[in-house]
Amino acid sequence: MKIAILGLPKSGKSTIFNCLTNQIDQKTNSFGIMKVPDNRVEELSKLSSSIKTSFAELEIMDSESSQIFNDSSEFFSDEIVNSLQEFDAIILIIRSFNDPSVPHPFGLVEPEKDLEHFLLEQRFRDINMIEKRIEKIDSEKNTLNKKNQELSKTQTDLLRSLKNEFENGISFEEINNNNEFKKIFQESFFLSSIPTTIVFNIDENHIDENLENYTKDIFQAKIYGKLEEELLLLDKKEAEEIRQDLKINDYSIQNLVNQILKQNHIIHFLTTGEKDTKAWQIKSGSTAVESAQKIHSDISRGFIRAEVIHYSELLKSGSFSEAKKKGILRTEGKDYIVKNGDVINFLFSV
Ligand SMILES: Nc1nc2c(ncn2[C@@H]2O[C@H](COP(=O)(O)OP(=O)(O)OP(=O)(O)O)[C@@H](O)[C@H]2O)c(=O)[nH]1
Ligand SMILES: [Mg+2]
Repeated sequence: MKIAILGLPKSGKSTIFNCLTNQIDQKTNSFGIMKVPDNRVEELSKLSSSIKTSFAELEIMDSESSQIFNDSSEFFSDEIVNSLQEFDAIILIIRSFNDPSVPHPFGLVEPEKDLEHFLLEQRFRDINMIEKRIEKIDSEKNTLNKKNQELSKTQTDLLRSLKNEFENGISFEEINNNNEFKKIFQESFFLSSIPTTIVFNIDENHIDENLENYTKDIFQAKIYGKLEEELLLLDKKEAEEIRQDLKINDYSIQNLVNQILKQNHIIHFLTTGEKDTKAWQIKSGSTAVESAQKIHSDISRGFIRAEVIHYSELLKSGSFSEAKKKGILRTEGKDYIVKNGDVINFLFSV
């Protein structure tokens, strides 16, 4: 899964990029891999004495927005819009820290205003794109025969009614639920269609602000960017103690990652053995045979059955063979819907 970090200049994009990709040294690259923190993988790996432990991964891109693109465009350049087509999700950093040595591009730190700007600009870009499509279809109309002219009229009517929805501030989820527009969304790329997690990069003065009121339907997280970056230098336990002392457990990188996974309907199943313990990323609702495909196409092609146990049950049992003896290792077929935290042993023949 590929995620792009966006935000105004000096909102803390690179700081949070470093936290996510665990880059302690000054970064030189705008692409990084995040290993998704997951206690279950570590615990299972210990249980199986695995030689290798592999976490699920997210690909993260930091964007360089060291200038405002033009008067009306603060978050998106044409280049960014084009590159976003390759991404599955956006993390939007909203600056919510005061620091006179780091000037805000508009002078004042006003998280709500910045977020409004972003949402408006995103919508404006999509409306603009629809207008361009209508113009193009209209300009080609005279070269068409009567039947195709009618078709193009139907198309522009539909685009105009979609434009109306956007202009009336209807949420993208709602628009997307309208089957009429499905075809347009399949044919063209809309900025509003990328799942966006809003991250308020806070300091201690903004902690009590009720950011929940800013957005109702949007997924969001709060993070002490700078502090989290400093905590990277400590070992995990020490960092955890500091978070506990400061009562900021809810604002950890882990919490942000959980939000992103939840918003994108991503869950993990696990495989474990002496060789390795590994977390695999799937869309929630995937079947056993679809999940097997993640590991190897041979496994899904030659799928016989899956031995499944939830990781917490497996930990309680102590081992796969013990779980089998107790009769709590289940046998599931191709259509079984895999649950988050299932440990699976696929049986297959090639
Ligand atoms: N006080 C404070 N400073 C922060 C925080 N997050 C980032 N900074 C500082 O703000 C400055 C800018 O942070 P960056 O992470 O480089 O911001 P950016 O959005 O990547 O900036 P550009 O790439 O230049 O647009 C750096 O000096 C950071 O140390 C924070 O939560 N609190
Ligand atoms: Mg940066």
